[in-house]
Amino acid sequence: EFNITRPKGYTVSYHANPEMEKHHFGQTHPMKPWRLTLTKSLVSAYGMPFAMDNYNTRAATYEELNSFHASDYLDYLASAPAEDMPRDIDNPDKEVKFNLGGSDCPLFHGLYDYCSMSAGGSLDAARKICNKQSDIAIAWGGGLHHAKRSEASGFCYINDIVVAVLQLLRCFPRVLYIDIDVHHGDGVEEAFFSTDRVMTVSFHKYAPEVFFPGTGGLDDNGPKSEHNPGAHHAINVPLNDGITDEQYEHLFQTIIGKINEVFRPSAIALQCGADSLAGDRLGRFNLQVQGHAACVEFCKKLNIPMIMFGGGGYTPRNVARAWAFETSIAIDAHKKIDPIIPQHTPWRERFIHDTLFPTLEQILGEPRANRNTQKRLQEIVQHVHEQLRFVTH
Ligand code: ZLM
Ligand code: CA
Ligand code: ZN
Repeated sequence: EFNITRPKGYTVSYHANPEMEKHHFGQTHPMKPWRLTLTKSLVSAYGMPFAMDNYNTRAATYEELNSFHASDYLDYLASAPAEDMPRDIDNPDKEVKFNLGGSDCPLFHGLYDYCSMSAGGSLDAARKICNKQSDIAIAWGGGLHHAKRSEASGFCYINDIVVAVLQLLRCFPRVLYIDIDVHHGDGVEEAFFSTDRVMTVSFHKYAPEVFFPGTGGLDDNGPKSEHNPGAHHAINVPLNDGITDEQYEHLFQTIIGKINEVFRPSAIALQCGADSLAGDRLGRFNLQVQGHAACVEFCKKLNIPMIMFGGGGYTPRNVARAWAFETSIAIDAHKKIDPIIPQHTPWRERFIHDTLFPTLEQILGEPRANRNTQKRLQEIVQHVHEQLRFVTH
């Protein structure tokens, strides 16, 4: 396990803050910051830190968060008292400001610290990419793609991705944002609706009314006005339940390959939400670690400076498997990694099956029915190609 060496000719950095992982959203809330500890434990058990620059990240400052978020929102976020019970069940009448204090986005102890630490890691990652000290920067504590300028949404309070991409835009002409979380990356998409310097692409489960956040249909490509340079720079890949590794990888490689040719990004921001894996508590897909990670490997092979963010992921053992294996791809150690989880891994018993790559049957018992037809996937590719005809750089 410890024959892992630094990759030849490029640098990978890992940005984390163990303090962030100690926060709790509440008893049965699906978001568990502790999954980051589990991830780090696997990464370390495999000896991967030897192959990377490891940074203990600071909290982002108010001014840094203010590069995207409104002051009145930040002020309220910093001062709102923690509540011991989510409001919308027990106290339906109480006022909810900025969507804070409902059951999705509860006000918990240390909330502002948690948010500024998440953004601090992502911003440090962006700075390392900007000043060329890293070629790939990993920030698993980030990826909170739903947060809006003045509103919390879907477990996300501060949009660390937008803050990091704004930093990248100071040094790179064009940034490609890719989002493989099972949910639509609405907050990032909206933030860059009016610029042609950022293209956003989200793959997600799409079923308005039924599945959060309900946006991200095939035809949602950014406001189409003549004066909006950002028109056609939002790409959405709406999917149904049960998509498989094979279908997803093919779709991903076709779409991202084409976007890379047309948009020619100078940096990539990849949100690796792990709730698109099979067996996720909130997810609906049949992806295995291998299929999810194939997206990361494809991006890495484009040889463009890249930040890898975390995001969703609600079955912690599978989140840790995916993000640890994706870390090994970043450092080019994935081919020599033993699929059997090392004996000395802390919390090894949490992994149930002792492999990094459990089969679908091990994860689910019975795999989820696949509701994605080849015909529909072809239509999606066709539509994306049509959008890209408007894009010239
Ligand atoms: N109810 N507790 C993904 C963000 C998904 C909105 C329906 C809340 C939950 C969920 C919260 C303990 C990312 C919605 C859901 C019940 C209104 C969502 C607290 C279970 C619980 O047990 C729970 C009391 C909670 C929340 C389930 N919420 C499942 N799905 C979504 C938000 C975030 O992965 O994309 C990035 C990090 N919210 O569907 C409701 C409409 C609130
Ligand atoms: Ca997504
Ligand atoms: Zn998600």
